[in-house]
Amino acid sequence: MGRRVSPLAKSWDRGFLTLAWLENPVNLDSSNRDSDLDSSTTDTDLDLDLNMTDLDLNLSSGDLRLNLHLRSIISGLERHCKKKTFVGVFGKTGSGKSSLINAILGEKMLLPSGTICACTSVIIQVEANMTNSSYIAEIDFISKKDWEGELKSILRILSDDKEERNDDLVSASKDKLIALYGEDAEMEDFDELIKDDHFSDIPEFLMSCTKTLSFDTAAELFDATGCYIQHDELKPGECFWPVVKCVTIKVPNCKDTLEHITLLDLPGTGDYNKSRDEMWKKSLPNCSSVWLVSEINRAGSEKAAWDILNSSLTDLAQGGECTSITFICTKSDDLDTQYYMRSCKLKDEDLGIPSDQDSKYMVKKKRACILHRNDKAKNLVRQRFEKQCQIKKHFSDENFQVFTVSSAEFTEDNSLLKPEETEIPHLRELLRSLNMRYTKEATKHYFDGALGVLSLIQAYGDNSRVMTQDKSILYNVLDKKLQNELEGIQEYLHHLLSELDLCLSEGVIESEEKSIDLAVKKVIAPTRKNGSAYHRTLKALCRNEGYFRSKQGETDLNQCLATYLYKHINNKFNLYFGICGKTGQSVYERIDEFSIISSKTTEDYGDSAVLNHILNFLKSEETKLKDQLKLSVVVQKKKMYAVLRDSLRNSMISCYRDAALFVGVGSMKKMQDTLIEHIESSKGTMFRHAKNEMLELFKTLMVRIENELRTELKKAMDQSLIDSNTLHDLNVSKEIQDVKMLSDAVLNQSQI
Ligand SMILES: Nc1nc2c(ncn2[C@@H]2O[C@H](COP(=O)(O)OP(=O)(O)OP(=O)(O)O)[C@@H](O)[C@H]2O)c(=O)[nH]1
Ligand SMILES: [Mg+2]
Repeated sequence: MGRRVSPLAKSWDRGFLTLAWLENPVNLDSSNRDSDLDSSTTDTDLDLDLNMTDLDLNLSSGDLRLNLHLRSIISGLERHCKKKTFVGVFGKTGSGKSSLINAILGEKMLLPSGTICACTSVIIQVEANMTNSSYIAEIDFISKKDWEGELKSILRILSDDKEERNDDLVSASKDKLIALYGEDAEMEDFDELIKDDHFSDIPEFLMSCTKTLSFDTAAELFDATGCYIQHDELKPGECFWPVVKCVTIKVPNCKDTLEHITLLDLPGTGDYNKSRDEMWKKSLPNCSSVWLVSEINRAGSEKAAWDILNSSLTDLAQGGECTSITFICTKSDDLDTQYYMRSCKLKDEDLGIPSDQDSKYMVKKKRACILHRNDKAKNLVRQRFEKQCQIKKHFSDENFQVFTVSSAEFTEDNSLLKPEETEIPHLRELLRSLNMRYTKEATKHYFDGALGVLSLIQAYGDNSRVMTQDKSILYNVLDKKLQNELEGIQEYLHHLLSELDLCLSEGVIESEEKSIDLAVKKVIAPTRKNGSAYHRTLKALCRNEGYFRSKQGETDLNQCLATYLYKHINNKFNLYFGICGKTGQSVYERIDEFSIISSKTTEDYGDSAVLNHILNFLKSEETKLKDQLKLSVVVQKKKMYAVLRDSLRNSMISCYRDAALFVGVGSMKKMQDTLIEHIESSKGTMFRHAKNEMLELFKTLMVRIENELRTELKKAMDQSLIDSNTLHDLNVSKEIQDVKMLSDAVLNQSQI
């Protein structure tokens, strides 16, 4: 019987590839099919609809395992295609973040932007709606239990006597009560405020589920979601944001910019809400890029944007995966021409304005001033960047860009700036190329995997006795190589373990010696801080497990206690886990080096078509496995880095609780003494414990890397070289050629 050629439909969808294979109903019950091979992929750049039936596998019961194996490979490929990355948009309240996101998405009204008395108060995730053309808002609430806890703490803060009152906290607490319950909320007690009838408009909050709203237009979404997103002083009792954790907005028709990217609009204000603060902190390590937003008028002098970056640096860089910083000076149109020219001593001729004053003279002059100031601002920001020693350790000049934008001018019909002069199109392009990078990565991953599967199918065409012997010889060669390579990577990982151990041990010694002094000087009793005001900050910090974020910035005793551990670990950590470029010693590079297929193996066995297909399959499995492992390394290294601070927080929790209970005269001193005594009595164990927790996480990673390389590659070798499966009647050589050709074409798309 001749080998059948399967139909592989392919088409170009706006320059991208669409592969459509038919779905296989045989040998899988419906539950398996749904989870293993969801073929309902939609309008993505890479529409992948894989199907085995039409390949007419004619499966006997013994081949079910093969079928399942092939399906699991394919579904793994699909999952990878859906990977997302985050761009965090940071900046002071009112700096123009929400307006910027609206402008980039070409929407005048999407995210509510500020008025005199309104600002974004929850984290907003903006992503592409990939399924239909609706504007969707998904609102996640904090749990009712969390709100009970927060309400109790709000009422406690409001009832604190004068000595204890923290003005920021009092005003934030009042804001929340009034926003949710109205002006008279302070008159009511806890039992009254927690009653369910206050939340009858948001049953999803009471039921702990997500509220989903869908609209035809952005403006409708804007109107309906303001109360979940914005703090608006003019609407007491009509806002729900105090009980909202996060809002996800899905925007149609922005696949080219947001298919693989989620924009995070992060509130500029400090929050004082535990779950939202936690979410804020947790979102930092997932950002692959940071956009720092600052009004152009203050771009050169303002500290706030840099402060935000500096205080988040640990979570973004070593503890995260951020590889680039984009500084965005907003409101470039906000300029007083006369004042600007005078202060810069500029004349018309300096700006290239013709002396014949036509009707557009003033407009031309303002435009020229805007462009003049844009250049100046860019230079100033770059100069400021040069002075940021900590930030520069992680981000080189190439990873730092500056833009001067005007969202207002971009969306204005009678704009005095050309669209490109508002620089919004440049930012859009930046997003588009980032998105394209991920699309290409996903495409490459998919094609490599698809070629691997096809190669395996093709290799099953020959199970003659001679071929079985050849496979067995190749198996032994690869098995030996696998052992050697595993030994090599084990040696490398053990070396890392002892290096990390050494650095951490030095950190423990210095922490035991110096941490108390540092904690006292920086957090517990800083000399330059005003006594009674600082008393309140310290109290808030104790109530919040050692961490306090306010409009003035962050105070973190746990981070402070971890200073010397981080100091000793930082250099090695960057060397082994840094993700901005190659270091020559990183775990990612070492994983890349790992391979069971040397060029000699390919030379020795590549002449046989079947063995060549098998080697291609194994290569593809190996690449896929290594990519997955590298992603796991990033996840684990974030945990490793954070664990030092988190472990110290856990060691301190009991004393934070005790310290928070002191009230009245002398309570500041009692709080300070409690903290100091606890650090003093625990310093012999807590730093060592933090060190051990980090090393344990690294050991888990080591085991995972070793185990997965061993078991997954063995599995692939067994599948391709030992199993006696045959698929005589299938010839997919044409598909292999097609996928190769399409793969090259898509990956070189810019040249098409
Ligand atoms: N002139 C001018 N005003 C702008 C521009 N972009 C934003 N604004 C105004 O600045 C104010 C604040 O803008 P938002 O986008 O709400 O700022 P935000 O950073 O999101 O503020 P928070 O939500 O409080 O963190 C609003 O009144 C906007 O209309 C711009 O390009 N030019
Ligand atoms: Mg905003």
